[in-house]
Amino acid sequence: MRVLIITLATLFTNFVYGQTNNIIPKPAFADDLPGGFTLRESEVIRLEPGDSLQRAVATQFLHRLAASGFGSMRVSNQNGRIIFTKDSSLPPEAYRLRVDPSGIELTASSFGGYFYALQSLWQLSSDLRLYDSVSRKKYTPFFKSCSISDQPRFGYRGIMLDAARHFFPVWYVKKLLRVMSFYKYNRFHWHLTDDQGWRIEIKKYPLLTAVGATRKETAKGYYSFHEFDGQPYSGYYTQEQIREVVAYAKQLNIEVIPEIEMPGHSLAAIAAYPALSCDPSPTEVKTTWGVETNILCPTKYTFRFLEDVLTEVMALFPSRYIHVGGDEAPKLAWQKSAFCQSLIKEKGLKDEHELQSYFIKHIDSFLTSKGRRLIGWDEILEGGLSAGATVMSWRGTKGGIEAAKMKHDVIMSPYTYCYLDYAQGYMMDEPLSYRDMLPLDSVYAFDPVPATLAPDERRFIKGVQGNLWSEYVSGPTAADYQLFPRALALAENGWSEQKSYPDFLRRLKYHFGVLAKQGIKASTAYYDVQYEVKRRSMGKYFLSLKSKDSSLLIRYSDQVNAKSPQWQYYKSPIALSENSFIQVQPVSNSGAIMGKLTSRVFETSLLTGLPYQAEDVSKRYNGGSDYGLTNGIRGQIDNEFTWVAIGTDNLQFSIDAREQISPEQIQINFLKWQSGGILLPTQLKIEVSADGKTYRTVYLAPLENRLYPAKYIYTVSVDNPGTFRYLKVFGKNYGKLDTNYYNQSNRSSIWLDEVFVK
Ligand code: TNX
Repeated sequence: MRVLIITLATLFTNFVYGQTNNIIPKPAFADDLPGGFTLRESEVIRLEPGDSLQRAVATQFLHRLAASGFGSMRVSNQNGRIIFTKDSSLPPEAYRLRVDPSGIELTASSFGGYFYALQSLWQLSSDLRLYDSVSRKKYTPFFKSCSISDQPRFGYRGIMLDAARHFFPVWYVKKLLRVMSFYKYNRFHWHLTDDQGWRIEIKKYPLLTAVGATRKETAKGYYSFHEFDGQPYSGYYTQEQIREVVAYAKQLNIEVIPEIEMPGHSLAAIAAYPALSCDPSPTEVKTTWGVETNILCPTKYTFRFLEDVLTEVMALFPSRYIHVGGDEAPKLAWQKSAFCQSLIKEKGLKDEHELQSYFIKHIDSFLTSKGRRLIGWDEILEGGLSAGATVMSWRGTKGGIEAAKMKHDVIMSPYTYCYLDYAQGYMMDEPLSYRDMLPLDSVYAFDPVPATLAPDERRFIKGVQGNLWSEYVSGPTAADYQLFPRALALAENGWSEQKSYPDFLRRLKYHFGVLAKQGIKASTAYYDVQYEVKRRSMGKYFLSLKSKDSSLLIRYSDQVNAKSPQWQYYKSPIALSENSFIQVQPVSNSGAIMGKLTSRVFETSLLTGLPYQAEDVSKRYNGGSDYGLTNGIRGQIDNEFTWVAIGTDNLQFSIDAREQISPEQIQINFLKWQSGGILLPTQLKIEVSADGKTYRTVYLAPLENRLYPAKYIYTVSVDNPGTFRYLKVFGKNYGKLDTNYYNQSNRSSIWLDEVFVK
């Protein structure tokens, strides 16, 4: 309860509700004016006679108020102080909004414009009850006076939801659409088919859902560890449900773009109709993630199938764009197929890439003949881009730049800025997410128009999209966490010309409250604290703590298991002893809890905090730090991000202790995790040197992986290694994996942590 009161208190002291400077995405022009307008049930909404767009938006205005507990108001063509005005000179989606004590005026030329005027108006309300359809208590909404004139930077502002890897129920899709529209998104890209599931009912091919919508189990944790839950997983949308979603989205000014993947990412369809593959032997819906080599074969049968499917799809989705995927289609199966090879000859194609282009062009002309436009991932550029195609650039902005130079429309969605399945904070502290990091500030920093484009090429950049791939997003709660608040940063990238990150963060604090009212538990990972151990001199180690939000205070405690620990406020680096437990909580000025409580155990030794040189180290692990081996945090068997992962080469690292030391022991810990292809080095050598020139071998021994359990921490210890300054370690990689082991690259990797010299 105390926490709650403090939280509310900070909200009220830090924010003035209803000011234009709280709106996300930031409007083009906005002025706050004195006073405001109190809405009463006696007010009347005035519409221009016969304007169905105004009427549609006014109806939503009334519904939202009614749902939140406010009574009903009248609509009239003659009088009223809530006025809808048409101004045909305004571009699509642009609007003006004026609030003053005498009334409210919403001006636009389009449905989108009126709709967005209304969304800004909601954000101007002084009362969060507007978002509340639960309490339904009578209240009187108040809107602060202002004048706004606004329009979007881009016409396409999208979110993609991958409903194939995990299925999202219709209620969740609708909720997402509602929240998207509140932040002025206007495209919903629905990824409906993939290797792991076919999720749209197709009447002509019932096996697509009878077979293709179910996989027999799902990978637990990262699929590279090859561990499964043993539970069948299914789900699909009926055509009825799809119509319902499309109609619902339309009221929110959102166009729904379906994606039917081809020729890759199609194993669920192939499992249902094996004749679609170049290899017609029976197969199953995929249970791991990643890129599948069994792809659609460009036969007459396949094209007929796809045209039939797309015909049903087009009947359900009135969108201009139809997304056909096109990404990650390995050409191996086509290389091996006699049919494909003779097709390549017959059509005079150069290679399998031109065959992919032939495939996409075939589908493009089919879609174009039906008045639609093809959109695909940037791989559709390979082997020649189809005439009318729009490119969705995901592998960085390169594909987008290339397409824009060829005068093709482009939607920017590079994984470097727009992949909302990536972790948003230090992976050691985050829930399961894709094994890469994309923090909020990186998303916000994205400018969809590459500076390298000439002015006349820039107009081909039609917009921006955030992608929520769902391998590691198991359902609605996880989806909310991954989407928010990063989707708000992206909304601003799509809408606003003027951006400022500090100002966005200030507004975001208000919107956390708005999101919570809508039942969304957004991530606050950007508050989280980074721990860093620095060495001042031999034996003296200091821990510094830092949050990316510099307005926060950090409190910490070294008490383990205390019910209410004694907190101290962090001011300067904390001296560490040989074994230190510390828990850390970011808080606001007034002591309100902000973000996660995290903790660490530090074990210092003579090399703690010293940099080391090693090759082929994965920066994703151990907080991405260069001190992973010496950061004082021991690798833990249940947290893979506490380890330092070396690639598939031999291990080789060296550390300079900066002075002569005579330790009692050198200790190095290695991880074996057989199912992930993480194996102990087959031979290990440890050398030391006083001058960095001549080395003494203090340890040299082979290691037999088969002697140890499948998941195991192996510790190498060397007692009394003598006096030295430099330490060098070599580990021989197991190398190519045989059938007892598994991982994607088929080569083992070495993981270790931590190096202790005591
Ligand atoms: C690549 S983006 C993919 C997806 C994965 C995603 C994971 C794209 C066109 N293909 O199949 O889900 O990475 O981030």
